[in-house]
Amino acid sequence: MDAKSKQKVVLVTGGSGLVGQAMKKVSEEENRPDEKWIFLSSKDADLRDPEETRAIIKKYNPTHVVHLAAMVGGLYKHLRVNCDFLTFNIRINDNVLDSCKEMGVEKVVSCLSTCVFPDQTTYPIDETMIHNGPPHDSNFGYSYAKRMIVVMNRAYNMQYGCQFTSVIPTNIYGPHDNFNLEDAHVLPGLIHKGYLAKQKSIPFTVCGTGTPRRQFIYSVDLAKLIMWTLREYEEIEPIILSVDKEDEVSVGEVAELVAEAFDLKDKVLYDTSKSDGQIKKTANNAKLRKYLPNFKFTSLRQGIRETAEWLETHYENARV
Ligand code: NAP
Ligand code: GFB
Repeated sequence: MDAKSKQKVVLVTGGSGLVGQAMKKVSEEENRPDEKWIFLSSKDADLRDPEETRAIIKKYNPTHVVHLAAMVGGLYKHLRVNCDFLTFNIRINDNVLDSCKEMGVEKVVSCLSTCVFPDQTTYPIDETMIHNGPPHDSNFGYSYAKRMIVVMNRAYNMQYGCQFTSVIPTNIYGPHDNFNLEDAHVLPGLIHKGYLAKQKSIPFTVCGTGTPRRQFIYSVDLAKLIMWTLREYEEIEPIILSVDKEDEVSVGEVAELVAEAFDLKDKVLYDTSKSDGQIKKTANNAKLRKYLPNFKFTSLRQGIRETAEWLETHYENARV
C-alpha cells in the first residue's frame, strides 16, 4: 500500500485556538505524507449543537480526531460563568464523542486539564486520582465537565470497543493564546499587561498575592506530545502532559520573567484584592516520563520571550 492509500485523516476540533494553532504549525513542519490534517473553528460548526457536530464529522469522515474545542478561560472568567463552563462543555464533549462513535472514528484524543483533580489532595497528583474528591470551587463546572470525558471514554470502550483516550495538560501558553485581560489565563494575561506597561509606561500589576504555584507547558511542546499520544499511546485511561514537578513556579516568579521579557524597570505590583484561586495543583508526569524519558521541554524563560515577541508582532490581530 502506498502512503496515500493508508493516509490518516486527522480532524482537530478547536483548531483555531492556542493548542490547535500549535498543532497546525507542527503538522505543517512535519508534512507527513501518511497524515492529512484538518483544523476546525466554531465557524465551521457550533459543537454545542448535535446536528452541526454530526454534519461536520460526516463531511470530513476522519480516521482520527483530536478534540480540543471547549469553552476555555482563566480563573476570573470561571468565577463569572461557572455554569456555562459546565453545560457548554458537557454538550460539546457529548456531541463530539457520540458522532465519532457513529462515524466509526478509529481513535479520539480529548483534552482535559490539571484543574480536574481534587482540591484537597496529596501532591504530586497522578492520573489515578481524578475522582478522589471535589475539584476547586473556582472552576468546578469546567472540571466536572472535563472529568466526564474520562468516564465516557471508559464507557465507549467497554460497550463499543472505541479507542477514545485523553490527555491532561497543565497550564498552557504560547502564540495565538487568548490575551483578553478579562478572560485570559495568568500567563497570557501577564504578557498582555507587560506589553501595555511597556507601550504606555503604566504599572505592571499582578492579580492576587503571587504565591500560588503552577506548572506551565509551551503550546508547541504540548502539540508534539498530543501528536505522540495520537500515534503511539494505546491506553484508554488519561496521561498527564506536563513539565517535571521541579519546574513548578510561583505566579510571582512568572511575573518577574514577563517583566524581564519586556525589559520593565519598575517594580512588579500586586493587587491583593483579587482572588488567588487554587493554591497549587502539582502534577506528576512519571507516566509520561516512562514513555518519553528524554522529551525536552522549552524553558519557561524562552517560551515567555517567544510569546511576548509574537504578541508584539501580531497585536492588531491577536485575541486581546
Ligand atoms: P482556545 O485558544 O480558547 O481555543 C478554543 C477552541 O475551541 C477554538 O478553536 C474555538 O473556536 C473552539 N470552540 C470553542 N467553543 C466552540 C464551540 N461551541 N463549537 C466549536 N468550537 C468551539 O483554547 P486552548 O487553550 O487552545 O484549549 C484547547 C484545549 O486545551 C481545551 O480543551 C482546553 O480545555 C484545554 N486546556 C487548556 C489550557 C490552557 O491553559 N489554555 C490548560 C489545560 C487544558 P473559535 O476560535 O472559533 O472560537
Ligand atoms: O491561569 P489562571 O487564570 O487559572 O491563573 P488557574 C490564576 C492564578 O494566577 C491566580 C494569578 O493565582 C491569579 O491570582 N494571576 C495573577 C492572574 N495575575 C493574573 C492575571 O492577570 N490573569 C489571571 N487570569 N490570573 C485555570 C482554570 O486555573 O487553569 C481553568 O481556571 C484551566 O479551568 C487552567 O484549567 C489550566 O490556573 O487558577
